[in-house]
Formats: sequence, structure tokens, C-alpha cells
Amino acid sequence: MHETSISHLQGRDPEVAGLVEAEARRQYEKIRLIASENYVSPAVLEATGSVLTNKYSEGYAGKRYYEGQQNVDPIELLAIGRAKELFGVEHANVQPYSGSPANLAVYMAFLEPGDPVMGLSLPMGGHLTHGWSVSATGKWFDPVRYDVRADTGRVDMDKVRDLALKERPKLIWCGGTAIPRTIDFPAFAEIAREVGAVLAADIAHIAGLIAGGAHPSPVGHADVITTTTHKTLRGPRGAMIMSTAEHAKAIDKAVFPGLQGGPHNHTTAAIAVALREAAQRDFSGYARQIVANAGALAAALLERGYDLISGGTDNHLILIDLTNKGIAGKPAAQALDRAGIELNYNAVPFDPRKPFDPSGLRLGTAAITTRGLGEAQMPRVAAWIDEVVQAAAKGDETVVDRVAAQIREFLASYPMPGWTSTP
Ligand code: DSN
Repeated sequence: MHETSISHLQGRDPEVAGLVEAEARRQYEKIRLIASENYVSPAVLEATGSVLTNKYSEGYAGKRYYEGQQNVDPIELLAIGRAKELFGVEHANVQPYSGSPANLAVYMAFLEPGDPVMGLSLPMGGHLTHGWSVSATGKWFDPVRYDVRADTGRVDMDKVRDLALKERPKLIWCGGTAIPRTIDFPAFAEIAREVGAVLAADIAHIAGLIAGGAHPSPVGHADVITTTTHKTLRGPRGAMIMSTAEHAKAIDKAVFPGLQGGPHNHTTAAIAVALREAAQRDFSGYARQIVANAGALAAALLERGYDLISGGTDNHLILIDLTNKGIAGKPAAQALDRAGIELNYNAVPFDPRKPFDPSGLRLGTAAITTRGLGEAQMPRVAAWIDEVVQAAAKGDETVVDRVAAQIREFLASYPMPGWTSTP
């Protein structure tokens, strides 16, 4: 059952309470491989569900537009101080509501409408807000897109440089949502310097790996760094923008009053808690285990003939092209979900299929590493994935219930933060 009490909710609104409880059970019983998800600690859950949600705090500590900030100011200052310490940055803004608003604030801080912006294209692993056509960032700015190489599945920095020299973007994004390999921050910084662009590193997926020393840091290379707080960093749904002191004022002005009103103080508190957790010594072990698990899972999938974009992974994320398995990403993801393995269908680079019915699957190991699974368990996970995908390719549903039951039994040995088996 849900570990933090929902007794009031059960009394006041049994319908919602029932769904919350069902979601807790679903998260307990599934192998959760969505690369952008995790399990937060009960401490983060408690901060998120606290009375801080009652308070309005437009402005910044010491300069608010509402009275009564005796507790909110120190909470926000704690979160800022912890972010600065953990990532080694000069400035942090912890108010963005989530990753997309954080990225919009970067545009607001540095660009005028119509200015050229360069980012990894969405089907190659970029993010909507890096100038993709359906996003406001692609409509209101002039997008220039770089790709990955078809033969390596990796970004070709020579091509990025050539494109930047030709198009002269004012802002360059590195990072994205489906990048299985290490991001070369120094190379991006050199290109940005050469063309006079601001370099923004979107580390949403890898922030926890960076905090834990399991991925190189963009600090000292990127002018501005955005991140969500809920993926490998294992905090609440929120975001931060970090920068050098030089850009602090522009970033803060862009977030408030440029784009947002009052910050979500309950989220700020939970971010502070998560940052404290990420500063503990065991977090670097966690970050390294995420990467080790992804490597072991990738190796087990390769052994079973899966075609992995870039041939493997350096981080928490694996991108599979299912074309050689005779099934598209969506039916495979749906069959896996029914069998107790949750992930998402995803476009692969140069995908001939449509985004809503693409060729690939995206997996990540942050959540299962939080549950305590290690490298030794990855071949078992790969075997279940393979069994279900092969069956789904033949239209065979018979394995689904059996695998789901096996997974429920298997996961009973791996505690879930936020769930308790004893009422
Ligand atoms: N939705 C996030 C992800 O899954 O990577 C990106 O916005």
C-alpha cells in the first residue's frame, strides 16, 4: 500500500484515493524502464504533499510580492545553495515548473523572436523545446537542426561545427531525450564560442549521473544548464536552471516575471530534499549502478540480436530499433506493458515510420536501480523483454499473463520507496 498515509483522501474522495492506491501498486508490480522516470524517496513525497502548496511567493527570497515568506525564503535558499554545491555552479534558479518552461526561460533570457537556434532534431534524440517545428520554440524562433550519423548513431561534431558556421545560431542546445551516449560538452562549447552563440546544456536525463560523477559535467563549458529534477536526479516533478554569475540576472528575470508567476513551494522543498539526498555518498554508487545496469542490459539485448542505436550505451538509456524483429515500437511497448514491463515506443534516427507509430523502444535503468536490481538481474530482464517481443511479433498473447506473474513474484524481493507491503 501507499507508504505515506492517504487516509484523509480515502475518507473524502475514495474514487481518487482508489486510483492513487492502484497507481502505487502498478509501480510496485512493474519493471519500470521509462528512461525519464524514477521512484522518489518517502521524504521527497512528504515535502511534495505538504502545506507549502498553500503559499504564494512571486519574486525571489527577500524580494517577494506577498507577505508571509518566513519559511518559504529559507526553503528556496536551501534548494539554491544545495544545487550550487552539488553541481559546482555559481547560480541556480529552482523555480521553473518543469523542463519545458525552464528551456523557454533560456530563450526569453538570451534571444529575440525570430533568432536562429540550433538543436538536435527530435527524431534523432533531441527535445521538442530545442526548436522542433510543433513547439513554440520552432514556431517563434528560427530552428537549425543537427542530426546523428546514420552509421554510428552519434552526433558528428565536425558536422555540428560546419552547420553552426553556416547558420550562425544565437543559441545552441546540446542534450536531449533519447541520447544513449556521452555528450561532448567541451566540443559544443568550442563551437559555440567560435560562432558567438550561447551554449545551453539540457541535462534533464543525465543530471543524476552528473551529480553522482557517472557522466562528465557541462559546468565550465556551457553558459547555461537546464534540468528537470525528477529523472536520474530522483526528485519531484520540477526543474532548475544553472549558470555562471554573469547570466544570473537574465535567467532570474526570464523565469519571473518573464514567464511564470508564483513558484510551487512544495516542489521547491522537495527539490531541496532530493538535492540533499543526491549529495550523500551513496548517491554516487547509485549513479554508477544505473550506468552499469544499462551496460549489462544492453549487452544482454545485443546477445539476443537486438539492434541498439549507436551499438550500446554510456549512460542510463538504451534505444532499440525493432525493425529486424518484425514488429513496430508501439505494439511491442503495449504488449510489454501488459506483461509487466513499462517503457515507451520511440522514433529511431532516420525512422521511416511515423512518430505515433515508430520503429523503436526507449529504455532506462534509473527506476529499477532504485529498486535495487543490479547487473546480475539484467539478463533476466532482457530475456523477459525478448520473450514478450517475439510473442507479440507473432500475435501470441499467451505469454503475457505468465510473464506478468513472474515479474510480480520477482519484484517482491526489491522494495519500492513509497510502498509498504504491511498495512
Ligand atoms: N518527457 C521527457 C522524456 O520522457 O524524456 C521529455 O520531455
